Amino acid sequence: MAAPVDLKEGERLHHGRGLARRQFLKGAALGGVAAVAAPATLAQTEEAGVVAPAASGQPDSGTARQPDSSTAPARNTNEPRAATPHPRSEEATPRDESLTYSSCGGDYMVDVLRSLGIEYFAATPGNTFMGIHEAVVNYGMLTQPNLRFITTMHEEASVAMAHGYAKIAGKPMACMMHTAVGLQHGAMAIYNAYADRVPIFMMVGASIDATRRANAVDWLHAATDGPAMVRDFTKWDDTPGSLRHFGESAVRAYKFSMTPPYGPTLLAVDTLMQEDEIPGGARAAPPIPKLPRVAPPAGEEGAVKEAARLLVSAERPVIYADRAARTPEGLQLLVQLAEVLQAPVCDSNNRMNFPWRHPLNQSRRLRALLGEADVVLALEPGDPFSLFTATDRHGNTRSALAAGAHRITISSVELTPKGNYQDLQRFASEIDLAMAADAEATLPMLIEEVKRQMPAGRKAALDARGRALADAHRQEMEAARESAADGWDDSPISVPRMCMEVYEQIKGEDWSLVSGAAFQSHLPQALWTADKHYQYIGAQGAAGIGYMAPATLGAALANQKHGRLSVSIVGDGDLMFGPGILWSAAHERIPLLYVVHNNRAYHMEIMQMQVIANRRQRGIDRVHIGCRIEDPNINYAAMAKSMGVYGEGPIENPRDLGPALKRALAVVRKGEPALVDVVSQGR
Ligand SMILES: Cc1ncc(C[n+]2csc(CCOP(=O)(O)OP(=O)(O)O)c2C)c(N)n1
Ligand SMILES: [Mg+2]
Repeated sequence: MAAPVDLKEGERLHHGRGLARRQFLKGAALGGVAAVAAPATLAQTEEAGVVAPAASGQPDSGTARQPDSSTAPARNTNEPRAATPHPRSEEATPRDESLTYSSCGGDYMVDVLRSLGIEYFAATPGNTFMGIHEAVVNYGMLTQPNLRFITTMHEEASVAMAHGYAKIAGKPMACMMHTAVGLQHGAMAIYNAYADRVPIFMMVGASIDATRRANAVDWLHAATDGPAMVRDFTKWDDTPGSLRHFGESAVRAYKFSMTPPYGPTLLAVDTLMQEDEIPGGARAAPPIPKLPRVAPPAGEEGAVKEAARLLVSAERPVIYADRAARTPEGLQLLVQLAEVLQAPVCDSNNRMNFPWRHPLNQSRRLRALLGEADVVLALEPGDPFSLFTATDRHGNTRSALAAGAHRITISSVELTPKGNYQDLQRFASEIDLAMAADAEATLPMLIEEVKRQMPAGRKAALDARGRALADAHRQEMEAARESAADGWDDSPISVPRMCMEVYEQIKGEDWSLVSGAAFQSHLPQALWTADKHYQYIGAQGAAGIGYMAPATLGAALANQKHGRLSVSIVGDGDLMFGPGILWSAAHERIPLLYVVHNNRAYHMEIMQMQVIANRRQRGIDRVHIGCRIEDPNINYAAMAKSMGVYGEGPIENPRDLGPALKRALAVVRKGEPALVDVVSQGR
């Protein structure tokens, strides 16, 4: 990692400020030092609001502390002096409170987290959770099994990292937010995770006893019911009143988050309960409740038999998989069901549900297949109305299915409905059979039942169906390849060229695409070969931008211990919601290749503006206003470098892209993050 100045960690800030302050105070008098100090350091001083106590000409304390030149070794006065904290500042020594503890609630909380199998803890620090923070770093990180603290630069990044992590690891990571203000920052990312049905173990500090709030800020950061602001889009929350209560609610929170539909849960943890001594000492800490094996809800037997009967007797069945494969097992089960039926599978690409090059993968033919289908099985459909309904450009709707077609849904979301946020989408009528159950847990029974009911004489017909579908898959792929060649040598670089150059570099390795691919028109799904669950993780959930860059890093963190090569194609707009994530990537040394799909725009919004302007017959020449990210262009490679991440670009010539990716991947293979800025087309 490149450090701006060769000083020890922690010394940089004091050093820069001290130097600048002296310069600010003494002006031309400190000629030698002034020559070293850059104008930026002065700006830093002004920004920090340093008041000049010695403006009258009194020496500042830095000068006062300088050793007697007769006794001290000679110092090169051109070199800045390494600072020690200002003696009068609070950082010089901790405040003496005459309080020492031999136990604390925070350590118990750490033990509870570890009992749940939590390995990572992400946070932007805040004093309402210092009791846990200190316990993590001084206890959890130093004793087995070690917790790892991930430092983030925004609470949205903490939550989104945990979101991406869970989609690879299959379990929650912990993140902690500062009361009120931190939770407000985290809210958007929580909504994404909620709508994406992803587990996160979240905690927020809570200053409950008003008589022990120390100052005005403590009051400003306190809320009577902090979790209320995100309750509409968390699966469950609680505010424990004792350590024993914390233990029980932590296990319950974990259990709820890992019971389909998965979701984020939140504990508001009393600041004093974290900080204070355990009454009676560590040995009097409450027991840690046992986490049971959590069994997901499967479909009712009669309903499963009925679904099997419809599927077996169908001439043109279609399987639609949305957030269906929660685990690698889900993908395998879906392959089994598809093969036993020789039925097409259309994947929404919200999860890695089905191998991309399996001949029965017909994702790009969804609309055509639905139009001919006689039975549709929709697994965890997020939007069944849009699936079963065709809407024309005037907003008129009609069934997307032929008359008489049967509709079956299996959806765990129906088990825990909430009413405010409208993530359930429009009500889909005409469904014949709706199983309120987890699709993955229901698949084994359904497969068995399909096999049991399948007449022996159907084999030839099934084989013929399979062959026709395999032909269609081949043709689709050939068409996608042909269309990808359009504009191959263009600059800005075409999106297919960008995707294929990336694939060319990673295809021989154990790779994992840790970003959603909708903004690349799902070209990886059309052109790459992938058959493992961890090779793709889907997108935001609630389509909230700012997710991709941090979620990607969380997923890469989960991939790290498996030695997988994590690659993310991230929008320039998305990245700029929270570019500080690059610093976290460098600081934590998480190997990951960020490919910036730099179309210098919120391109999605340009497309929407074009439609509106056209409708109003006003032309499209001004629709870029408010949507382009240019003038000035952002140099993402320079931005990455400034935070210690290897950067390449801006790459404008498609011929330069392969070599740039190769150099960046060499860095990633060594265990560090890298970024390649690809100046590219919209979609
Ligand atoms: C939090 C949030 N703000 C705004 C939007 C509206 N929005 C949807 S896509 C998009 C553009 C994102 O830009 P980028 O990541 O560069 O992707 P591009 O469309 O350019 O490929 C925006 C602003 C949103 N979905 N979420
Ligand atoms: Mg963009």
